[in-house]
Amino acid sequence: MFKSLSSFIALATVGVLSLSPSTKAAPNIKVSGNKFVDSNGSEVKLHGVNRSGGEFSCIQGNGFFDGPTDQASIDAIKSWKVNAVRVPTNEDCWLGLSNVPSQYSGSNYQNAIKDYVNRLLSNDLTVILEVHWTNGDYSCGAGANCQKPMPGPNTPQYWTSVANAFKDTRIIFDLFNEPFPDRVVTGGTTAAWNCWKNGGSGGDCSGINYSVTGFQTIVDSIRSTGNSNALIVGGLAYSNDLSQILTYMPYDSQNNIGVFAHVYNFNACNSQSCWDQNYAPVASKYPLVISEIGENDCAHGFIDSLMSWADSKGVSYLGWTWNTWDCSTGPSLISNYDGTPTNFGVGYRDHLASL
Ligand SMILES: *[C@@H]1O[C@H](CO)[C@@H](O)[C@H](O)[C@H]1NC(C)=O
Ligand SMILES: *[C@@H]1O[C@H](CO)[C@@H](O)[C@H](O)[C@H]1NC(C)=O
Ligand SMILES: CC(=O)N[C@H]1CO[C@H](CO)[C@@H](O)[C@@H]1O
Repeated sequence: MFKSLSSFIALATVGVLSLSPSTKAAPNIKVSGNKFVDSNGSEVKLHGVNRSGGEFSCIQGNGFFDGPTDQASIDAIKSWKVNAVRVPTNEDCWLGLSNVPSQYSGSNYQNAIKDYVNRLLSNDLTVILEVHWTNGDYSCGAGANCQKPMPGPNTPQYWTSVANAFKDTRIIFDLFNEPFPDRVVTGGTTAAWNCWKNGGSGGDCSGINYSVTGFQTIVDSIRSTGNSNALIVGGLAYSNDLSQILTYMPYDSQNNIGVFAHVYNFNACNSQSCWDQNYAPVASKYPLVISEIGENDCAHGFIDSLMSWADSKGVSYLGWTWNTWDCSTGPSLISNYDGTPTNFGVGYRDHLASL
């Protein structure tokens, strides 16, 4: 049973002829005011999970991902009524630098990421693609084997390449996982926000020992390829601090940019009063995605209150993380890739089921 000729052609093109009822295809997303909308102008809210692994497995020589990425594992994700999956990546692996084992590097890595992204899209899931580990001389190492306070010298090249590879508006680009220039630069909070937007060596970025790429440069790099995917940017303090993001938002020639935050119970902005003060004004101007939510107590009281707040403001969210680590240190939503929830994950699963 095919709803339309175009969905018949779409299914035939990917070679999946099935008589099972098809769910709604992943929308072509764009920013309209403070919402994401589909091609008909209808609002799209994202309720998803992170699928961690693409950021670390390659550079550690352990493969492309952590755990399965096959159809059965995607079916399990979908059984939670998830409509979006965030896919972290590694800059050095994508660019094929010599510090990465060659079997997991360059075109091998790019093809693995492309295959997984395409598999998620063909399962009607919105993909949020992000760069999690990047290059730049920092106390934890110079290669992309840990989190850095800001994008580095190679990040424009990474994003130019990714933007050319994924000219598909069913994919949202999350420009950099967790900036924390405020923890490193010597010039204080205003310098940190200037460094965040404009980057550079020294100046407002003094204290960071590599040439920083600011978010304006990344937006410009992506748009220079002709790519028109929706973009999202996160604030200071590991994407938890949005207090001044409205002042520093990068200019996007396509006017197709939103904001994301990361919120854990152990972050500074972890209360309704902080979300009302710092997140609600952002959510009234831009689409806001809380692209990592979690708590480290193997319970779900914190995310329950966060999700209620987000629902009341039309804010999207994604749980961290669909990996079988510990529910306190992951924090992991699942204990098995068949979708068995942890004590933390059960709250997320049940909330999505109730929507
Ligand atoms: C847009 O609306 C048309 C007509 O109602 C419908 O057939 C189509 O599936 C809608 N597209 C999306 C992306 O919802
Ligand atoms: C920057 O380099 C100096 C000199 O090697 C070192 O002492 C300092 O810890 C480095 N700072 C960071 C943030 O990496
Ligand atoms: C807060 C949190 O969940 N941090 C995790 C982020 O992801 C990296 C791996 O990419 C983990 O090592 C952190 O524990």
